Amino acid sequence: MNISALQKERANYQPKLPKSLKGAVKLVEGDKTESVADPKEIEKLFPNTYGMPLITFEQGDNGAQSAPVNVGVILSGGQAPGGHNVISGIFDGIKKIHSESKLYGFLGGPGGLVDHKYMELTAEIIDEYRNTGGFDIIGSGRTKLEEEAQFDKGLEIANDLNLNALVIIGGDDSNTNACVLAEYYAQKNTGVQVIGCPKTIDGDLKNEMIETSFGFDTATKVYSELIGNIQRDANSAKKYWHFIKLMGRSASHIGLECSLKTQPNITLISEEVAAKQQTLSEIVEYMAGAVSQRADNGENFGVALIPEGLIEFIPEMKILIAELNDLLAEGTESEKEFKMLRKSHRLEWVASHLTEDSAKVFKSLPSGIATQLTLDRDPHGNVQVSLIETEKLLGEMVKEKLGQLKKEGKFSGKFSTQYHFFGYEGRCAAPSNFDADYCYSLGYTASVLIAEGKTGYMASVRNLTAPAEEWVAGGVPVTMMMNMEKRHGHMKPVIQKALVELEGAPYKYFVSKRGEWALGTHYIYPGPIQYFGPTEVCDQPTETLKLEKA
Ligand code: FBP
Repeated sequence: MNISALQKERANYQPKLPKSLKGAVKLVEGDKTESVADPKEIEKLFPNTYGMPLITFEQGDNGAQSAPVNVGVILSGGQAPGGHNVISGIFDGIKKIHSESKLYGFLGGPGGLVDHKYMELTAEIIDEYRNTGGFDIIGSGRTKLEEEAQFDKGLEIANDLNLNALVIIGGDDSNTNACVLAEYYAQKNTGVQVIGCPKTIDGDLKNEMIETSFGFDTATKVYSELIGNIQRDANSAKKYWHFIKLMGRSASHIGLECSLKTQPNITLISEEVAAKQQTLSEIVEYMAGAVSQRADNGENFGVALIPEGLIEFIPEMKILIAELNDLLAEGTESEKEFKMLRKSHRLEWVASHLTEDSAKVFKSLPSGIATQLTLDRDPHGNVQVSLIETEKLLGEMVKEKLGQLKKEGKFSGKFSTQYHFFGYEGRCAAPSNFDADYCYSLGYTASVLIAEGKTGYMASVRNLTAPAEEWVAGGVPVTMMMNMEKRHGHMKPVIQKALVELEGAPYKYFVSKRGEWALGTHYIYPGPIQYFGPTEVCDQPTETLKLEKA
C-alpha cells in the first residue's frame, strides 16, 4: 500500500495511556448507580444490568495470569477520527492479557454481526491502521440492532467464534442498543459480554461520567482550521460574507466549539433558538443587524456559523416540517396527488394543503428551499433536514431584509455571500494527539473491562484536561445514562442526548463575547492540526472541555 509521509511517521506514534493502564491494573468498585431519570422503569427493563457500580482502574501490584479472550468489534454509525485507535487499543489490551487472544472485526457495522460477515484482525492489519483516520479497517454502517432475531443471529456467530465479548463503538443510539444486547445476553446466560465506546463527532454523547465522545476534538480542529482560513480570506478581500453550515445533527456543540476557537462574527446556537422560541424572521433580523452594523464601520464582510440542525429548532419550521411529513408521507393519497402534479404547480398545491400559519411560512421561503423541503425525503418519507441548505436559506433571507432596510435608508453597505458546508471533511481526518491517545485508552480500557468479566458497561476515560498520564480509566454502567423517551410513538429506554447547556460555562463564555466578536474583527486562525512539536500546540483538548472543567 502506498502511504503518505505523514501516515508513515504517524504509524510510529505511541499513544499515551493513563498510568493506571500501563502495568498491572486493580479494579475499584464505587457505589451502586441509578439511572439519570425513570429509575423504576429502567430497572424493570434491565434486571441484570441495572444498578451496577461505577468502576475505576488503579495501578495494581502484579498482573494475574489470565486465559485468552476472544473479542468481536463493531463500528456503528458515522465515522469519527480515532476509531482505528480504539481497535488497536483493544487489540493490544487483549494481547497483553494473553498472547493467544483474538480480535474479530464485524464488517460494515452492526449488520456484519447479524449477517455473520467478519474478519480476524491480525497484528499486521492492526499495524497498518494505527493512528489513522477513518473506519475503513472494517467499515461502518447504520443498521440498528434492536430485534431479538438479530441478537440471536449475533449469538450464533459469537458462539462459532468462541467470543467472550462484543465491543460496540457508537453514539447514543448504538450504545443504547449495546445495553439492550448486554441485558439480553445476560438474561439468557450466554456468557457473551457487551461493552460500549463513546463515539461521535457531534459531541452529544456526554454526561457526568463521559466527558466527551471521541472524534469531536479532531473534527472541530479540522473545521476550525478551515473557518480560520476563510476568515483570513474574508479579512483580506473584505468583500464577502461567508455563511458556513457545520455538521453535528441536532446539537450545536460543533458550532459552539468552532466559535470558541475562531471567534467569527455570528454563531447561531440551535438550543438557544429553541429556548427563546425565536422565529425565522427574528434570526434573520439578528443576522441582518450584525451585517448592517459592520457595514456602518466600513466592513462589508464577515463569517457566520450555522449548526446543521438549526431548522428543526425554529418553532414554526418544526411545525411546518411535521405538516409536510404528514402531507407527503409515502403511500398516502395526498402524496400520490402531489406526484401527479406538474412541477410548476407543486409549491402552490402544498401551500394550499397546509394550515394557515405554516402556509405563510412556506410561502416566505426562497423557492429553492421550499422545493427541497418537498422533494428531499428519506426512505420513510420524512424531510431530510440535514440536506436542507440552511446557510443559503438564511443568506437569501438576510439579503432580502437588507434590501428592505436599504429602501428605508437604514442600510448603505454591500452584501455578497459565499456558502460552505463542513462535515465530511472532518470525520476521517488523522486523529489529533488528543483523539489518538483518548481512543487508544478507551480501547485498552474496554479490554480490561472484558478481562474482568463486565458487561453492560461503557468504557470511560476521564480527567481529560490533565496530561494523559493522569487520566482516570474505568467503566460506567450504561443504564446509569438512561431515561425513558418517546420514540416513534412508544416510550423507550434511551441514553439521554446531551444538547448545548445554556447554563454551561462554554455557552456562557460565548455569550459574554459574541457582541464584541460580531462588530469587531477578532478572528483567531488556529491553523492545521499539529502532530509533532510543543505540547501547547499539539496536545490541547477542546475549548469546551477546558471551560467545562475550569
Ligand atoms: P453519528 O451520530 O452516527 O456519529 O453521525 C455523525 C454525523 O456525521 C452527523 O453529524 C451527520 O448529521 C450524519 O452523521 C450524516 O450521516 P451520513 O454519514 O449518513 O450522511
